[in-house]
Amino acid sequence: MKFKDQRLESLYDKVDKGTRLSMEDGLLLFATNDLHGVGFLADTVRQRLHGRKAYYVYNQHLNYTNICKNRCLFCAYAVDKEDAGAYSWNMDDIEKRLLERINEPVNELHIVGGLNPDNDFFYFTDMLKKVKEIRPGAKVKAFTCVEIDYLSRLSGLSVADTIARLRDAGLDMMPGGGAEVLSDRVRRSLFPKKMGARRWLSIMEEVHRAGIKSNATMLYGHIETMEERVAHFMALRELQDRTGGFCAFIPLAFHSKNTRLSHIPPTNAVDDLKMVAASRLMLDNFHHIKAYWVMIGEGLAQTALCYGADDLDGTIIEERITHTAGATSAKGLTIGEMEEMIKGAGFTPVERDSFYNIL
Ligand code: V47
Ligand code: SF4
Repeated sequence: MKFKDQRLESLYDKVDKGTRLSMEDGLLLFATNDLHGVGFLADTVRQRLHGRKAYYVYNQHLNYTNICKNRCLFCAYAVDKEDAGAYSWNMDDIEKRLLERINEPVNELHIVGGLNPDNDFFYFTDMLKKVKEIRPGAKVKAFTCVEIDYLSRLSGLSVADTIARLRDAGLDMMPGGGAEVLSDRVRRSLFPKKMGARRWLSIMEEVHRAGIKSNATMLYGHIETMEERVAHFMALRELQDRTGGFCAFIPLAFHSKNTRLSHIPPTNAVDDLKMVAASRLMLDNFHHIKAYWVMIGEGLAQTALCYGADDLDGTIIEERITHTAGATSAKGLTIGEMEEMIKGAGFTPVERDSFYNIL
């Protein structure tokens, strides 16, 4: 294989044979300026796993409160209780949001929110029960390790018992948020009140051992180094070797508007595509890589399908977290728009559920 950057030739041999890439290989993927070469390598793996298929889900996001005691520096969404615009939905508000869309074929509810000290354990189990009662056919993908950690400390229950209670109330799966960058250095600077890498990984391991599948993410494009990005991949890959509980990985491009890091410029298209491609190549035991159109925009998400991504996430209906931080993408998409995006990129749209069962 001829690459513009000859250093990629040894990676091609590994990719061709299905040999695992190393830390140095991961660093090379970010260091090289041969974007097309990196994309070609990632597309080789993507085509092997999924051919021309590109997945999406008909989902609805519910962000039940923006009151959060953690106040991570990168987050524009969270506020204090006294701030203008603070909200926290009660069960009637949640019911109202669900009923507004009850005639649509939503099959995934993506539910996350801030850590509001006024919400007790029963708030979370009541919410799951309410959602299951109104939408019995939909999969409930809710809460991150951050909420599990909070609930376990709040209730005095073990992490395993916390997960069991949530599962009994209707939790089907967990989204991948809250990991940010699995680096204590980054944590100390950007999210000192949030759990560290070791705790995130150990809670995720317990979640998987309890039979709950999850996704994983990485928030990139702020102060993290390339070494920290690759180390994050390797930590996830190592956990996935042990549990097999991750369904998909989603790179999340940092948006700085309205945050305390507003001096940081937006990520650029080359870095966004490299992140998708490097994820596909490093996470050889993850079946799916999502290009989250909300973060990188519809056009680049289409392009990412040729750079290793096989999934565009979902219709969403109303996204709040990234739009508060300045995202300019739509707040939601119709099924028609989603399918046109995929077909326009030369792929075959496949509607799925949260577990990638084809609908
Ligand atoms: O954990 C917060 C991130 C995450 C900003 O699992 C920000 O299917 C960019 O995890 N700029 C929540 N990102 C989103 C998330 C997610 C999204 C889509 C699909 C799935 C899935 C998971 O958003 C947070 C945090 O890492 N975030 N602030 C910001 N200013
Ligand atoms: Fe709270 Fe999550 Fe925002 Fe951090 S990222 S402040 S935990 S809502």
